[in-house]
Amino acid sequence: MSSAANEVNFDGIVGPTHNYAGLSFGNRASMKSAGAPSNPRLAARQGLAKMRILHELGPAQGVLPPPQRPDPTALGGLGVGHLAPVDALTQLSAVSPALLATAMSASSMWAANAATVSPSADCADGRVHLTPANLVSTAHRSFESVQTRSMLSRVFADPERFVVHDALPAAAAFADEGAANHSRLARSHCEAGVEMFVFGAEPGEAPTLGFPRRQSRLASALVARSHGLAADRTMLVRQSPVAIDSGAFHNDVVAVANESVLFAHEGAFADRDAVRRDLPEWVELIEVPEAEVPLDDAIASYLFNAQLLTVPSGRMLLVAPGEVAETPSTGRYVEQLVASSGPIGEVRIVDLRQSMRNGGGPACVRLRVVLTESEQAALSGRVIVDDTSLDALEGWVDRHYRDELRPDDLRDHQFIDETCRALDELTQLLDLPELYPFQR
Ligand code: SUG
Repeated sequence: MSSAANEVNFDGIVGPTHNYAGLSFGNRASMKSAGAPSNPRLAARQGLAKMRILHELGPAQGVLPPPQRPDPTALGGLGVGHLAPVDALTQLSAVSPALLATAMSASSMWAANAATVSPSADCADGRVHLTPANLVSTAHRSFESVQTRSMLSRVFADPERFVVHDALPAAAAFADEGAANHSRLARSHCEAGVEMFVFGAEPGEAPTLGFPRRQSRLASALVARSHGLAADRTMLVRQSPVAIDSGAFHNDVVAVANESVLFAHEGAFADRDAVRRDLPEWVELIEVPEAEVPLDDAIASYLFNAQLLTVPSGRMLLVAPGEVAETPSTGRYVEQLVASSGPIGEVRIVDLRQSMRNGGGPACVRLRVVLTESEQAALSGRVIVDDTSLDALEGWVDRHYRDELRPDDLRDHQFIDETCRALDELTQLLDLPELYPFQR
């Protein structure tokens, strides 16, 4: 047992390049939205509004800044690093139009994919361990890990308390999508927990004709090892291939955990009986039957891509997207859930439609980090929000973000300058000077 600890949710601030490019094969919402105009200002405001709700509920709420786009390392790797960004983007689009969107994606907003995080209570050396995800399963997301690592190293800088690892090598055998495939179960946040890693494929397994298996078993096992987790408190669980092929490209689309509760669709895991058997006896599994919520409805509504939180009332709160209330089966299900005497006593609906159209719900936009008071005090920068900083961030979004963005706007030089001005001011608001490559 360690000292008092709380979960801090770090939400990815939606970047000014938020757009719909259909880059994620296997993510039905992204595939469907391809080419539609986006509204970055509304997307960022929706994210901040959700953060405000969470902040008002009591737990500490953090933010993670978006990376610079286009990413200089990515442009270098693509052979255009010697050119001015706007020329580099023009050349890339001439090779393939999708490369423009790939280099300009705002996908880091889904902070659940930033890293896998193990609290100090779980790790052999008593420090918090963070491993940035390599995100090699999609080209656009593979460019996140370099800046994510440097940003996490700035925020979690104290070496006595935090270890920020390198991302795993960028190869399919080590494909890692971070916390979206990782759940932590514990009697309470401050006690040592059981970390459940959910993978889609064994290394070397023959590819399927279905949607990509984004998380490799080897990656999960390597992260668990380097974090110093006890073998008897680590679970490696295979995701159901049926769920992946139905559109659950990450496990957090079909399951969410909080402290001693695991809320999951009955079709989430490949071997449901093995999961039941291996969970500690103190875990309460709320399994939602297909007969009540078909898997397709769960995936379309993002019922499980919710934030499950411990709140002072004692019963847990589920923060779910508006689509849950609008889908008949999930709407009915959550009504029954709160009326039952189970551990989830309240549902709060939030509007994240701009992100949802790219397949990102409430659980995608946040990275959970359980921190003791002294660990939280050791964070660098002004990354924990309060009413004043939320007001300032809203004003910043309104000043700098466009309210409509179309695929072609991404290579406009004025737009690229605008985004750099926005990020420059953000580093002042967050007190993280020289965070971005263009500032160094
Ligand atoms: O990786 N969408 C993201 C959504 C990530 C959701 N995260 C979690 N489930 N934790 C993805 O597929 C779409 C980008 C585009 O098409 O423009 C995208 O990257």
